[in-house]
Amino acid sequence: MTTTTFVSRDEIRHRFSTAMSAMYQSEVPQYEALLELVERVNRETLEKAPALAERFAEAGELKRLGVERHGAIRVGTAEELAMLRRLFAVMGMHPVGYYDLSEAGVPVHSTAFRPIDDASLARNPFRIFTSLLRLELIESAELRERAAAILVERDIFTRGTRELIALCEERGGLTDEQAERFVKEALETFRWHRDATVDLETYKALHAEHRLIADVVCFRGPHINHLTPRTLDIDDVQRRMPEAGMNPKAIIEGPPRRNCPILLRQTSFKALEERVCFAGDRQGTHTARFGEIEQRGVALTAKGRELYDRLLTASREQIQGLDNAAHQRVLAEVFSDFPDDEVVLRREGLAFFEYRLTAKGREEGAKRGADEGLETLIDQGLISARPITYEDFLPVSAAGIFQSNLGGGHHEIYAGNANRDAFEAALGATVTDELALYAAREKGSIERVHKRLSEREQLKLDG
Ligand code: OOG
Ligand code: NI
Repeated sequence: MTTTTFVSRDEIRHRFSTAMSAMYQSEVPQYEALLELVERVNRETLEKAPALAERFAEAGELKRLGVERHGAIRVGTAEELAMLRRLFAVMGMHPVGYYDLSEAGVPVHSTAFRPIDDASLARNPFRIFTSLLRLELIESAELRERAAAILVERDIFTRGTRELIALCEERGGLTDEQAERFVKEALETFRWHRDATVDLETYKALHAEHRLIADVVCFRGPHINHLTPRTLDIDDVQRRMPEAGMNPKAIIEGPPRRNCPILLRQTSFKALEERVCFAGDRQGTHTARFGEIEQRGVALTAKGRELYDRLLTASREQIQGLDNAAHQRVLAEVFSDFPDDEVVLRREGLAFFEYRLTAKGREEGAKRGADEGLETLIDQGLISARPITYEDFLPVSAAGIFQSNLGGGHHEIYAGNANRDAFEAALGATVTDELALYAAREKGSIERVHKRLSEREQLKLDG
Protein backbone atom coordinates (compact mmCIF):
# COMPACT_ATOMS: atom_id res chain seq x y z
CA MET A 1 0.00 0.00 0.00
CA THR A 2 1.30 3.43 -0.82
CA THR A 3 0.75 6.27 1.57
CA THR A 4 0.08 9.70 0.17
CA THR A 5 2.00 12.63 1.52
CA PHE A 6 0.05 15.83 1.70
CA VAL A 7 1.55 19.29 1.57
CA SER A 8 0.62 21.23 4.70
CA ARG A 9 -2.14 23.79 4.39
CA ASP A 10 0.31 26.40 5.67
CA GLU A 11 2.62 25.61 2.78
CA ILE A 12 -0.20 25.90 0.24
CA ARG A 13 -1.18 29.26 1.71
CA HIS A 14 2.41 30.43 1.58
CA ARG A 15 2.74 29.46 -2.07
CA PHE A 16 -0.60 31.05 -2.91
CA SER A 17 0.20 34.31 -1.17
CA THR A 18 3.57 34.45 -2.96
CA ALA A 19 1.92 33.79 -6.32
CA MET A 20 -0.80 36.36 -5.63
CA SER A 21 1.80 38.99 -4.77
CA ALA A 22 3.76 38.27 -7.96
CA MET A 23 0.58 38.51 -10.02
CA TYR A 24 -0.42 41.81 -8.43
CA GLN A 25 3.07 43.24 -8.93
CA SER A 26 2.83 42.55 -12.63
CA GLU A 27 -0.74 43.86 -12.82
CA VAL A 28 -0.15 46.99 -10.72
CA PRO A 29 3.52 48.09 -10.95
CA GLN A 30 2.99 50.72 -8.24
CA TYR A 31 2.43 47.88 -5.79
CA GLU A 32 5.96 46.71 -6.50
CA ALA A 33 7.24 50.21 -5.68
CA LEU A 34 5.21 50.14 -2.47
CA LEU A 35 6.73 46.80 -1.45
CA GLU A 36 10.22 48.22 -1.98
CA LEU A 37 9.44 51.30 0.07
CA VAL A 38 7.98 49.27 2.93
CA GLU A 39 10.98 46.95 2.93
CA ARG A 40 13.35 49.91 3.09
CA VAL A 41 11.42 51.61 5.90
CA ASN A 42 11.20 48.36 7.87
CA ARG A 43 14.94 47.82 7.54
CA GLU A 44 15.73 51.37 8.64
CA THR A 45 13.28 51.18 11.54
CA LEU A 46 14.83 47.98 12.85
CA GLU A 47 18.34 49.43 12.51
CA LYS A 48 17.33 52.50 14.48
CA ALA A 49 15.60 50.51 17.21
CA PRO A 50 17.59 47.42 18.20
CA ALA A 51 15.27 46.76 21.15
CA LEU A 52 12.31 46.55 18.80
CA ALA A 53 14.27 44.26 16.50
CA GLU A 54 15.14 41.98 19.37
CA ARG A 55 11.58 41.87 20.58
CA PHE A 56 10.27 41.11 17.13
CA ALA A 57 12.82 38.36 16.65
CA GLU A 58 11.96 36.84 20.02
CA ALA A 59 8.24 36.87 19.26
CA GLY A 60 8.84 35.16 15.90
CA GLU A 61 7.42 38.22 14.14
CA LEU A 62 10.62 39.16 12.34
CA LYS A 63 10.52 36.03 10.23
CA ARG A 64 6.97 36.59 9.06
CA LEU A 65 7.35 40.32 8.44
CA GLY A 66 8.76 39.92 4.93
CA VAL A 67 5.92 37.62 3.78
CA GLU A 68 3.10 39.26 5.68
CA ARG A 69 0.26 40.82 3.73
CA HIS A 70 -3.46 40.94 3.36
CA GLY A 71 -5.65 41.35 0.31
CA ALA A 72 -9.27 42.19 -0.37
CA ILE A 73 -11.97 40.96 -2.71
CA ARG A 74 -15.69 41.56 -3.18
CA VAL A 75 -18.19 38.99 -4.38
CA GLY A 76 -21.76 39.17 -5.56
CA THR A 77 -23.63 36.04 -4.49
CA ALA A 78 -24.01 33.61 -1.61
CA GLU A 79 -22.86 30.77 -3.85
CA GLU A 80 -19.61 32.61 -4.62
CA LEU A 81 -18.98 33.35 -0.95
CA ALA A 82 -19.68 29.78 0.14
CA MET A 83 -17.33 28.40 -2.51
CA LEU A 84 -14.63 30.85 -1.46
CA ARG A 85 -14.95 29.57 2.09
CA ARG A 86 -14.15 26.09 0.81
CA LEU A 87 -11.33 27.41 -1.38
CA PHE A 88 -9.66 29.24 1.51
CA ALA A 89 -10.09 26.22 3.81
CA VAL A 90 -7.72 24.31 1.49
CA MET A 91 -5.07 26.84 2.60
CA GLY A 92 -5.99 26.77 6.28
CA MET A 93 -7.81 30.11 6.15
CA HIS A 94 -11.08 30.43 8.04
CA PRO A 95 -13.71 33.16 8.38
CA VAL A 96 -12.96 35.31 11.41
CA GLY A 97 -15.05 38.31 12.45
CA TYR A 98 -18.16 39.96 11.01
CA TYR A 99 -17.85 43.51 9.66
CA ASP A 100 -20.92 45.59 8.88
CA LEU A 101 -19.97 48.27 6.37
CA SER A 102 -23.55 49.43 5.72
CA GLU A 103 -23.11 51.66 8.74
CA ALA A 104 -20.49 53.56 6.77
CA GLY A 105 -22.56 53.80 3.62
CA VAL A 106 -21.04 50.84 1.76
CA PRO A 107 -23.57 48.16 0.73
CA VAL A 108 -21.49 45.13 1.79
CA HIS A 109 -20.78 43.01 4.82
CA SER A 110 -17.56 41.16 5.28
CA THR A 111 -15.33 38.68 7.05
CA ALA A 112 -11.61 37.98 6.97
CA PHE A 113 -10.36 34.57 5.91
CA ARG A 114 -7.18 33.93 7.85
CA PRO A 115 -5.14 31.27 9.65
CA ILE A 116 -6.10 30.79 13.27
CA ASP A 117 -3.52 28.86 15.26
CA ASP A 118 -0.23 30.30 16.46
CA ALA A 119 2.06 28.14 14.32
CA SER A 120 0.11 28.94 11.14
CA LEU A 121 0.08 32.66 11.93
CA ALA A 122 3.81 32.57 12.52
CA ARG A 123 4.48 30.80 9.23
CA ASN A 124 2.43 33.14 7.04
CA PRO A 125 -0.55 35.13 8.34
CA PHE A 126 -1.99 35.80 4.86
CA ARG A 127 -5.51 37.22 5.21
CA ILE A 128 -8.19 38.05 2.68
CA PHE A 129 -10.80 40.64 3.62
CA THR A 130 -13.86 39.35 1.78
CA SER A 131 -17.01 41.36 1.20
CA LEU A 132 -20.41 40.24 0.00
CA LEU A 133 -22.43 42.74 -1.98
CA ARG A 134 -25.89 43.37 -0.50
CA LEU A 135 -28.13 43.78 -3.48
CA GLU A 136 -31.12 43.97 -1.12
CA LEU A 137 -29.91 47.42 -0.07
CA ILE A 138 -30.29 48.80 -3.61
CA GLU A 139 -33.45 50.82 -3.74
CA SER A 140 -34.37 50.43 -7.39
CA ALA A 141 -36.03 47.04 -7.94
CA GLU A 142 -35.16 47.16 -11.61
CA LEU A 143 -31.46 47.72 -11.00
CA ARG A 144 -31.44 45.07 -8.28
CA GLU A 145 -32.91 42.48 -10.62
CA ARG A 146 -30.59 43.43 -13.44
CA ALA A 147 -27.54 43.03 -11.22
CA ALA A 148 -28.77 39.68 -9.88
CA ALA A 149 -29.42 38.42 -13.42
CA ILE A 150 -25.89 39.35 -14.52
CA LEU A 151 -24.34 37.69 -11.48
CA VAL A 152 -26.04 34.29 -11.91
CA GLU A 153 -24.53 34.05 -15.37
CA ARG A 154 -20.93 33.99 -14.24
CA ASP A 155 -18.78 31.29 -12.67
CA ILE A 156 -15.78 32.83 -10.93
CA PHE A 157 -14.02 29.47 -10.39
CA THR A 158 -12.21 27.34 -12.94
CA ARG A 159 -13.24 23.73 -13.26
CA GLY A 160 -9.85 22.66 -11.97
CA THR A 161 -10.32 24.74 -8.83
CA ARG A 162 -13.68 23.15 -8.10
CA GLU A 163 -12.25 19.66 -8.66
CA LEU A 164 -9.22 20.21 -6.46
CA ILE A 165 -11.32 21.68 -3.62
CA ALA A 166 -13.59 18.63 -3.74
CA LEU A 167 -10.55 16.35 -3.82
CA CYS A 168 -8.99 18.06 -0.84
CA GLU A 169 -12.21 17.81 1.14
CA GLU A 170 -12.57 14.13 0.27
CA ARG A 171 -8.99 13.06 0.95
CA GLY A 172 -8.11 15.52 3.69
CA GLY A 173 -5.31 17.27 1.82
CA LEU A 174 -3.45 17.79 -1.45
CA THR A 175 -0.22 16.26 -2.73
CA ASP A 176 2.61 18.49 -3.85
CA GLU A 177 1.60 18.24 -7.50
CA GLN A 178 -2.07 18.88 -6.69
CA ALA A 179 -1.16 21.85 -4.53
CA GLU A 180 0.87 23.36 -7.38
CA ARG A 181 -2.11 22.99 -9.69
CA PHE A 182 -4.47 24.34 -7.05
CA VAL A 183 -2.43 27.52 -6.60
CA LYS A 184 -2.34 28.09 -10.35
CA GLU A 185 -6.04 27.42 -10.88
CA ALA A 186 -7.27 29.30 -7.78
CA LEU A 187 -5.24 32.35 -8.76
CA GLU A 188 -7.39 32.69 -11.89
CA THR A 189 -10.37 33.69 -9.74
CA PHE A 190 -8.54 36.81 -8.54
CA ARG A 191 -7.03 37.94 -11.82
CA TRP A 192 -7.93 41.30 -13.39
CA HIS A 193 -10.00 41.14 -16.59
CA ARG A 194 -9.89 44.01 -19.03
CA ASP A 195 -13.10 42.87 -20.66
CA ALA A 196 -16.28 43.71 -18.80
CA THR A 197 -19.22 41.31 -19.02
CA VAL A 198 -21.72 44.13 -19.59
CA ASP A 199 -22.18 47.04 -21.96
CA LEU A 200 -21.21 50.57 -21.09
CA GLU A 201 -24.80 51.66 -20.34
CA THR A 202 -25.31 48.90 -17.79
CA TYR A 203 -21.97 49.73 -16.21
CA LYS A 204 -22.94 53.38 -15.94
CA ALA A 205 -26.33 52.61 -14.41
CA LEU A 206 -24.78 50.39 -11.73
CA HIS A 207 -21.96 52.86 -11.18
CA ALA A 208 -24.48 55.66 -10.61
CA GLU A 209 -26.00 53.66 -7.73
CA HIS A 210 -22.56 52.95 -6.20
CA ARG A 211 -19.17 52.43 -7.80
CA LEU A 212 -18.74 49.32 -5.69
CA ILE A 213 -21.78 47.71 -7.27
CA ALA A 214 -20.35 48.25 -10.74
CA ASP A 215 -17.02 46.86 -9.53
CA VAL A 216 -18.61 43.63 -8.29
CA VAL A 217 -21.22 43.06 -10.96
CA CYS A 218 -19.59 44.01 -14.26
CA PHE A 219 -16.54 41.75 -14.36
CA ARG A 220 -15.87 38.05 -14.75
CA GLY A 221 -14.47 37.66 -11.28
CA PRO A 222 -13.59 39.24 -7.94
CA HIS A 223 -10.25 40.75 -8.98
CA ILE A 224 -7.96 41.27 -6.02
CA ASN A 225 -8.41 45.00 -5.38
CA HIS A 226 -5.38 45.59 -3.16
CA LEU A 227 -2.57 43.85 -1.33
CA THR A 228 -1.17 45.22 1.89
CA PRO A 229 2.32 44.67 3.28
CA ARG A 230 2.96 45.30 6.98
CA THR A 231 5.19 48.19 7.94
CA LEU A 232 6.84 49.07 11.23
CA ASP A 233 6.49 52.82 10.64
CA ILE A 234 3.40 53.83 8.75
CA ASP A 235 3.96 57.57 9.25
CA ASP A 236 7.30 57.31 7.49
CA VAL A 237 5.85 55.33 4.57
CA GLN A 238 2.96 57.80 4.21
CA ARG A 239 5.47 60.67 4.12
CA ARG A 240 7.68 59.00 1.54
CA MET A 241 4.98 57.71 -0.81
CA PRO A 242 4.93 60.75 -3.13
CA GLU A 243 8.68 60.67 -3.78
CA ALA A 244 8.26 56.99 -4.73
CA GLY A 245 5.62 57.96 -7.25
CA MET A 246 2.48 57.15 -5.26
CA ASN A 247 -0.47 59.32 -4.39
CA PRO A 248 -1.35 58.54 -0.75
CA LYS A 249 -4.87 58.80 0.60
CA ALA A 250 -5.35 61.90 2.72
CA ILE A 251 -5.19 60.43 6.21
CA ILE A 252 -3.96 57.37 8.08
CA GLU A 253 -6.92 55.39 9.45
CA GLY A 254 -7.09 53.96 12.95
CA PRO A 255 -5.45 54.99 16.22
CA PRO A 256 -2.69 57.62 16.41
CA ARG A 257 1.03 56.87 16.67
CA ARG A 258 1.87 55.61 20.18
CA ASN A 259 4.68 54.09 22.21
CA CYS A 260 2.63 50.90 22.51
CA PRO A 261 0.89 50.48 19.15
CA ILE A 262 -2.67 49.20 19.42
CA LEU A 263 -4.87 47.41 16.89
CA LEU A 264 -4.18 48.56 13.36
CA ARG A 265 -3.24 51.68 11.43
CA GLN A 266 -3.75 51.78 7.66
CA THR A 267 -3.25 53.97 4.65
CA SER A 268 -3.22 53.41 0.89
CA PHE A 269 -2.29 54.90 -2.43
CA LYS A 270 -5.21 55.94 -4.57
CA ALA A 271 -6.82 53.55 -6.99
CA LEU A 272 -5.70 53.61 -10.60
CA GLU A 273 -7.92 54.43 -13.53
CA GLU A 274 -7.73 51.44 -15.85
CA ARG A 275 -8.90 50.93 -19.40
CA VAL A 276 -11.80 48.56 -19.83
CA CYS A 277 -13.39 47.08 -22.92
CA PHE A 278 -17.18 46.87 -22.60
CA ALA A 279 -19.51 44.58 -24.51
CA GLY A 280 -20.21 45.94 -27.98
CA ASP A 281 -16.55 46.96 -28.22
CA ARG A 282 -16.94 50.27 -26.40
CA GLN A 283 -13.91 51.54 -24.52
CA GLY A 284 -14.09 53.02 -21.05
CA THR A 285 -12.31 53.08 -17.71
CA HIS A 286 -12.78 51.67 -14.23
CA THR A 287 -11.10 52.72 -11.00
CA ALA A 288 -10.80 50.04 -8.38
CA ARG A 289 -7.36 48.70 -7.70
CA PHE A 290 -4.93 50.24 -5.25
CA GLY A 291 -2.18 49.46 -2.77
CA GLU A 292 -2.36 49.67 0.99
CA ILE A 293 -0.03 49.45 3.98
CA GLU A 294 -0.72 48.58 7.58
CA GLN A 295 1.00 48.77 10.93
CA ARG A 296 -0.16 46.31 13.54
CA GLY A 297 -0.21 46.64 17.32
CA VAL A 298 -1.56 44.76 20.31
CA ALA A 299 -5.02 43.13 20.25
CA LEU A 300 -7.45 44.81 22.64
CA THR A 301 -9.86 43.10 25.02
CA ALA A 302 -13.58 43.95 24.87
CA LYS A 303 -12.89 46.63 27.48
CA GLY A 304 -9.99 48.10 25.51
CA ARG A 305 -11.96 47.96 22.30
CA GLU A 306 -14.84 49.82 23.90
CA LEU A 307 -12.46 52.56 24.95
CA TYR A 308 -10.98 52.68 21.46
CA ASP A 309 -14.40 52.94 19.82
CA ARG A 310 -15.49 55.60 22.30
CA LEU A 311 -12.42 57.78 21.71
CA LEU A 312 -12.63 57.34 17.95
CA THR A 313 -16.26 58.46 18.02
CA ALA A 314 -15.36 61.38 20.26
CA SER A 315 -12.73 62.53 17.78
CA ARG A 316 -15.02 62.29 14.74
CA GLU A 317 -16.39 65.82 14.78
CA GLN A 318 -12.99 67.38 15.46
CA ILE A 319 -11.09 65.62 12.68
CA GLN A 320 -13.58 66.42 9.91
CA GLY A 321 -11.70 67.79 6.91
CA LEU A 322 -8.26 68.04 8.55
CA ASP A 323 -5.06 67.12 6.73
CA ASN A 324 -3.13 64.15 8.05
CA ALA A 325 -0.77 66.11 10.30
CA ALA A 326 -3.62 67.95 12.04
CA HIS A 327 -5.74 64.82 12.09
CA GLN A 328 -2.98 62.91 13.90
CA ARG A 329 -2.44 65.75 16.37
CA VAL A 330 -6.12 65.83 17.34
CA LEU A 331 -6.27 62.04 17.56
CA ALA A 332 -3.20 61.96 19.78
CA GLU A 333 -4.84 64.44 22.10
CA VAL A 334 -8.12 62.53 22.29
CA PHE A 335 -6.25 59.27 22.79
CA SER A 336 -4.27 60.62 25.72
CA ASP A 337 -7.09 58.96 27.68
CA PHE A 338 -5.89 55.58 26.44
CA PRO A 339 -3.02 54.30 28.63
CA ASP A 340 0.18 54.05 26.61
CA ASP A 341 2.19 51.80 28.86
CA GLU A 342 2.30 48.05 28.52
CA VAL A 343 2.09 47.38 32.23
CA VAL A 344 -0.97 49.59 32.59
CA LEU A 345 -2.62 48.09 29.50
CA ARG A 346 -2.14 44.67 31.04
CA ARG A 347 -3.13 45.47 34.59
CA GLU A 348 -6.25 47.29 33.50
CA GLY A 349 -7.25 44.44 31.23
CA LEU A 350 -7.24 46.60 28.10
CA ALA A 351 -5.06 44.40 25.90
CA PHE A 352 -4.19 40.72 25.41
CA PHE A 353 -0.81 39.33 26.42
CA GLU A 354 1.01 36.06 26.08
CA TYR A 355 2.91 34.80 29.13
CA ARG A 356 6.07 32.73 29.16
CA LEU A 357 8.69 31.60 31.63
CA THR A 358 11.82 33.71 31.71
CA ALA A 359 15.26 32.10 31.90
CA LYS A 360 15.10 32.73 35.63
CA GLY A 361 11.66 31.16 35.81
CA ARG A 362 12.92 28.07 34.05
CA GLU A 363 15.78 27.67 36.51
CA GLU A 364 14.44 28.59 39.87
CA GLY A 365 10.70 28.72 39.39
CA ALA A 366 10.15 25.93 41.85
CA LYS A 367 11.25 27.85 44.95
CA ARG A 368 8.24 30.12 44.71
CA GLY A 369 4.76 28.71 44.48
CA ALA A 370 3.25 28.02 41.09
CA ASP A 371 0.02 29.19 42.61
CA GLU A 372 1.21 32.76 43.02
CA GLY A 373 -0.74 35.34 41.04
CA LEU A 374 0.54 36.39 37.64
CA GLU A 375 1.54 39.84 38.83
CA THR A 376 3.65 38.41 41.64
CA LEU A 377 5.35 36.00 39.28
CA ILE A 378 6.08 38.84 36.87
CA ASP A 379 7.41 41.02 39.72
CA GLN A 380 9.67 38.15 40.74
CA GLY A 381 11.00 38.02 37.17
CA LEU A 382 9.86 34.44 36.69
CA ILE A 383 7.53 35.10 33.81
CA SER A 384 7.24 37.78 31.15
CA ALA A 385 4.30 39.18 29.24
CA ARG A 386 4.35 39.96 25.54
CA PRO A 387 1.63 41.81 23.62
CA ILE A 388 -0.43 39.62 21.27
CA THR A 389 -0.51 41.11 17.77
CA TYR A 390 -3.91 42.11 16.38
CA GLU A 391 -4.56 39.91 13.34
CA ASP A 392 -7.92 41.34 12.27
CA PHE A 393 -9.53 44.47 10.82
CA LEU A 394 -11.46 47.55 11.92
CA PRO A 395 -14.83 48.42 10.38
CA VAL A 396 -14.44 52.21 10.58
CA SER A 397 -10.97 52.03 9.01
CA ALA A 398 -12.19 49.58 6.37
CA ALA A 399 -14.98 52.01 5.48
CA GLY A 400 -12.39 54.80 5.16
CA ILE A 401 -10.32 52.64 2.81
CA PHE A 402 -13.40 51.72 0.77
CA GLN A 403 -14.48 55.33 0.50
CA SER A 404 -11.14 56.81 -0.42
CA ASN A 405 -11.04 54.46 -3.37
CA LEU A 406 -14.68 54.44 -4.38
CA GLY A 407 -15.52 58.10 -4.07
CA GLY A 408 -16.84 59.47 -0.83
CA GLY A 409 -20.52 59.42 -1.80
CA HIS A 410 -22.66 59.13 1.29
CA HIS A 411 -25.40 56.56 1.19
CA GLU A 412 -27.01 56.84 4.55
CA ILE A 413 -29.94 54.72 3.41
CA TYR A 414 -27.69 51.67 3.83
CA ALA A 415 -26.93 52.42 7.47
CA GLY A 416 -28.08 50.36 10.41
CA ASN A 417 -28.38 47.16 8.44
CA ALA A 418 -26.03 44.73 10.18
CA ASN A 419 -27.18 41.22 9.45
CA ARG A 420 -24.74 38.65 10.66
CA ASP A 421 -27.26 35.82 10.36
CA ALA A 422 -27.80 36.52 6.67
CA PHE A 423 -24.04 36.70 6.12
CA GLU A 424 -23.45 33.37 7.86
CA ALA A 425 -26.32 31.77 5.95
CA ALA A 426 -24.68 32.91 2.69
CA LEU A 427 -21.26 31.74 3.88
CA GLY A 428 -22.65 28.37 4.96
CA ALA A 429 -20.80 28.58 8.27
CA THR A 430 -20.52 30.71 11.34
CA VAL A 431 -17.69 33.22 11.62
CA THR A 432 -15.27 32.80 14.49
CA ASP A 433 -15.28 35.54 17.11
CA GLU A 434 -11.84 37.18 17.01
CA LEU A 435 -11.88 38.21 20.67
CA ALA A 436 -12.44 34.59 21.69
CA LEU A 437 -9.30 33.61 19.77
CA TYR A 438 -7.10 36.17 21.56
CA ALA A 439 -8.62 35.28 24.93
CA ALA A 440 -7.94 31.58 24.33
CA ARG A 441 -4.34 32.30 23.34
CA GLU A 442 -3.77 34.36 26.48
CA LYS A 443 -5.43 31.79 28.73
CA GLY A 444 -3.49 28.94 27.11
CA SER A 445 -0.21 30.72 27.79
CA ILE A 446 -1.12 31.27 31.46
CA GLU A 447 -2.02 27.62 31.89
CA ARG A 448 1.24 26.51 30.28
CA VAL A 449 3.27 28.77 32.55
CA HIS A 450 1.55 27.48 35.68
CA LYS A 451 1.91 23.91 34.54
CA ARG A 452 5.62 24.26 33.92
CA LEU A 453 6.17 25.99 37.22
CA SER A 454 4.37 23.26 39.15
CA GLU A 455 6.24 20.54 37.24
CA ARG A 456 9.47 22.17 38.35
CA GLU A 457 8.18 22.41 41.87
CA GLN A 458 7.36 18.70 41.85
CA LEU A 459 10.80 17.91 40.48
CA LYS A 460 12.47 19.80 43.31
CA LEU A 461 10.28 18.16 45.92
CA ASP A 462 11.06 14.73 44.48
CA GLY A 463 14.75 15.53 44.23
C1 OOG B 1 -11.86 46.30 1.45
C2 OOG B 1 -11.54 47.48 2.29
C3 OOG B 1 -11.16 47.06 3.70
C4 OOG B 1 -9.02 46.91 5.07
O1 OOG B 1 -7.81 46.70 5.08
O2 OOG B 1 -9.61 47.39 6.04
C5 OOG B 1 -9.74 46.59 3.83
C6 OOG B 1 -12.18 46.62 0.02
O3 OOG B 1 -11.91 47.74 -0.44
O4 OOG B 1 -12.67 45.70 -0.65
O5 OOG B 1 -9.16 46.00 3.01
NI1 NI C 1 -7.07 46.27 3.19
